[in-house]
Amino acid sequence: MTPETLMNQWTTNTTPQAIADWIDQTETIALLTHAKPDGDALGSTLALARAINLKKGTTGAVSAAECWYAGPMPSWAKKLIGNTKIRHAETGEMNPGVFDPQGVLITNTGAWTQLDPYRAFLEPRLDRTVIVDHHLQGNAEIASRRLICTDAAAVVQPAADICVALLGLGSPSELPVELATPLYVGLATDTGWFKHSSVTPEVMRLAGDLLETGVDHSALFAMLYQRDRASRLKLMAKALASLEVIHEKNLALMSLTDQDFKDTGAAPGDSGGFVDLPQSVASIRVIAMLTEHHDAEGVLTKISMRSKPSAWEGKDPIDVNAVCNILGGGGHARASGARVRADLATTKKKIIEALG
Ligand SMILES: [Mn+2]
Repeated sequence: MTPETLMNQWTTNTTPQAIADWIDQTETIALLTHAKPDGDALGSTLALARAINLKKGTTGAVSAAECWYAGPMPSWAKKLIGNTKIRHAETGEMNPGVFDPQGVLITNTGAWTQLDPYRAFLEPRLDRTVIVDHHLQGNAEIASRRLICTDAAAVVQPAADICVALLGLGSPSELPVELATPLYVGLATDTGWFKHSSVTPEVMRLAGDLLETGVDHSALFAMLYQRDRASRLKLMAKALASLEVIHEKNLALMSLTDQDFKDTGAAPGDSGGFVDLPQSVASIRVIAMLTEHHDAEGVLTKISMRSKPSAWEGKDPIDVNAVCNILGGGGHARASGARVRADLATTKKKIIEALG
């Protein structure tokens, strides 16, 4: 392999200590992550920004490090961000004005498709960009230095190593709690609160170390998962009451209408996650959540589908991407969607047909 092809491989070519040294030598750093940041994206950037500002003794309005976010943010993001300096581009491109950081540190992605709002800013600065990621694929040319930990359940694992190295500590258990808290959020959310198959002894050891610093894990759980309005629960009751099981297809169908949202006072986004509820039933292999709307052009039904990853009585998992393709939509094999110009009853028939 030539050095050039090696350079363009999505592989690690640096260490947490080397990144800590680079941070030491870099006066100002912008911390970037993928658009629509999740817990791991927010947690890794906030922890690193706080470590950098702590190390460099930043005070007042001037920060050595700031976090940049693009697109919609989780409802709890503000609380986690607190006083840490951030910029947020709700839509479109990030425009940092005259601020030209000496270094750029990207976490939790290395893919151009997820960095679109920053493309114009990044392209002339790739030689001063560092990536810390745990995804299997990425565009290596984005950063000359890369720490790619595909074995990590969350990117906060290598981010914690960098924080420890930067602050000259012996272990993550010595981190200040304001750094440990966002790291814990990243670790817990990327593992489904320590449920997914990605949980390893290393994950639990880091979680233990972070708890040692005083992280209030039950307050974090409440902040992330126990702040719904009652109207969402009422809407969920409507969705569950609509449940139909088509036994011969191992299919669960649920539906909501404009009237259901009106009756419960729920907001349009409040049905998010409902499609996952029937996964708790053993015989259900595939779920379709239907939402019927009326607009200027007539009736429109939005379909959200899920398929369980495990085989059931010798039958392979169902590819809901293929099913939604037939209906004019698509997505992933396990999670997919479509929109059809038809009412609920017609849409249900179409789904059953598409399942073959
Ligand atoms: Mn992640």
